[in-house]
Amino acid sequence: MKPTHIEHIGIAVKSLDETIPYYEKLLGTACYAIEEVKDQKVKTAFFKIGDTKIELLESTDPEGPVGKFIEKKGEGIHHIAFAVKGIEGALEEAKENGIRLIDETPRKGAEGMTIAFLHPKSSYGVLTELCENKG
Ligand code: CMX
Repeated sequence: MKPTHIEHIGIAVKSLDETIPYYEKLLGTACYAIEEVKDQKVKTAFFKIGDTKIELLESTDPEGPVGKFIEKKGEGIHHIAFAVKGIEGALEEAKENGIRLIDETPRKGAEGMTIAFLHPKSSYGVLTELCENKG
């Protein structure tokens, strides 16, 4: 697997309304999209910096992955997402290397991306996402 770039960094926040203005000032750019991803129980807000994005994640359900994360660890960096070409092959390769997969098969994420997560317990504490823009 050879990622082409860091597609985004996901940051768990309690409130998009509170944090969007902060990031708009910090990055000098407007939030360009807000999207709810119902099956992930999150509302997302995106900022672009070069080829990489910042994805703010607000939980819509305390039992969802981001709700549980904030309850346990507080706000902060939640995951890193690498852009890959051929996500199915990249997942197969990860599995062959003994990395525990959260998603055995890729699924749809925010912005129409095809995504799959690797478990933080086999990624040295970092929840890792692979994603591919299949257009
Ligand atoms: N980063 C690092 N470690 C994490 C983590 C994260 N984001 N989320 C959970 N963990 C750790 C916990 O601290 C816990 O560790 P300990 O056992 O040492 O305490 C362990 O993983 C299990 O955590 P849990 O709270 O019991 O949660 P679950 O096992 O129910 O789920 C996980 C953990 C990673 C499998 C789940 O959050 C998941 O499937 N995540 C992928 C999907 C996701 O995060 N979606 C939101 C973003 C969607 C988007 O970007 O659009």
